[in-house]
Amino acid sequence: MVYNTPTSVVTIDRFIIEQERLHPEATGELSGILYDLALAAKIISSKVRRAGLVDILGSAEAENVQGEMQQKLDVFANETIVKALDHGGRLCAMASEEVPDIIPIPDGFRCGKYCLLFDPLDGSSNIDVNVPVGTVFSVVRKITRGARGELEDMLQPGRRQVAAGYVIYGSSTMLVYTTGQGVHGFTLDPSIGEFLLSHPNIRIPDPGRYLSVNDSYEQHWDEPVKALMRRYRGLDGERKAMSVRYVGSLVADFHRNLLGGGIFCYPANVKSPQGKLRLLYEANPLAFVVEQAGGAATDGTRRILDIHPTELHQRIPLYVGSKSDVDTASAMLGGEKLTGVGA
Ligand code: AHM
Ligand code: MG
Repeated sequence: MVYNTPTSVVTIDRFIIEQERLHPEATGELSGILYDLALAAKIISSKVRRAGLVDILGSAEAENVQGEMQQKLDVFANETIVKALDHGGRLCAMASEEVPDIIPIPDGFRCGKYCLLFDPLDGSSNIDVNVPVGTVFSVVRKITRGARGELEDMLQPGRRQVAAGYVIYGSSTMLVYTTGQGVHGFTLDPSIGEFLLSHPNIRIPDPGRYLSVNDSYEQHWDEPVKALMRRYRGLDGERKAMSVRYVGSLVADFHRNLLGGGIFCYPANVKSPQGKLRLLYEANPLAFVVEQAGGAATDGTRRILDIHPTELHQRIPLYVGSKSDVDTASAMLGGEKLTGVGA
């Protein structure tokens, strides 16, 4: 089904069903996961929208596994996703950025053949100042033999993802996802409580206009990274300068660059040699989305989707966005030129 010029109202449920019909062998389980995620997104959206009105701001007095302060909304978003998906019979386990170990399906519920990995509320330190935050998700097939999901199921390279996407709680709430057949965006109409197809077949412009990087870390970057940033800024005379836009909320920065063209960079630095962002909950899903939109993603030397994870909460340097801009990063940081697999 091709929706290049939306002439009719298409809900996310209808779109998922029509996509499923393209695969006669589909069991409907993946579609069920996407419905449940859309429901969780609506619940989280309604809570985030009221964040300034109710007494929910502030820390939950708990530290997450990365040692950062969790906000109460992180806890709420995490619980909402777990509760929306743990009883559907489609998942064998989950993993969340906010939880140290894998999250089992509770006793008494059927286990399915998929695993869900997610960052329930990325950029949560921005909530207090009304900056957009987001949910990021990734779905892979179970590879171990038992009924229950295991760590090994979670530690698969990103190229094995069967679905991935994000929700941005911005000036409107949007859900953007791919199942490997292009990238499609849906905007929540809060008056009817439905996600409506608003951005079919998203393609990332190339070359990009925007550079997103926190350059307060410049003093800690190595020379190749400094040279790369000079290139993007047009300071070495090799290209037109990009405009710098950095919200500091990954989903917001990624989303702007996906629609407008550009690159998001979170390089390694001497203080954080692995960078900050997580391979399984952030880099992999956004890399799948961007490749499906015609873009690319690297850690500087390797295609993100080819990296074999070794730990659940592994961090990774990330350069993600318009393909030619990511190729520049690979060329200057010693990596391979990437061949995108975008639809
Ligand atoms: P979080 O997962 O703890 O919310 O942190 C991730 C956030 C991203 O949204 C954002 O891109 C990055 O941290 C910003 O980090 P920095 O402040 O170092 O630039
Ligand atoms: Mg995060």
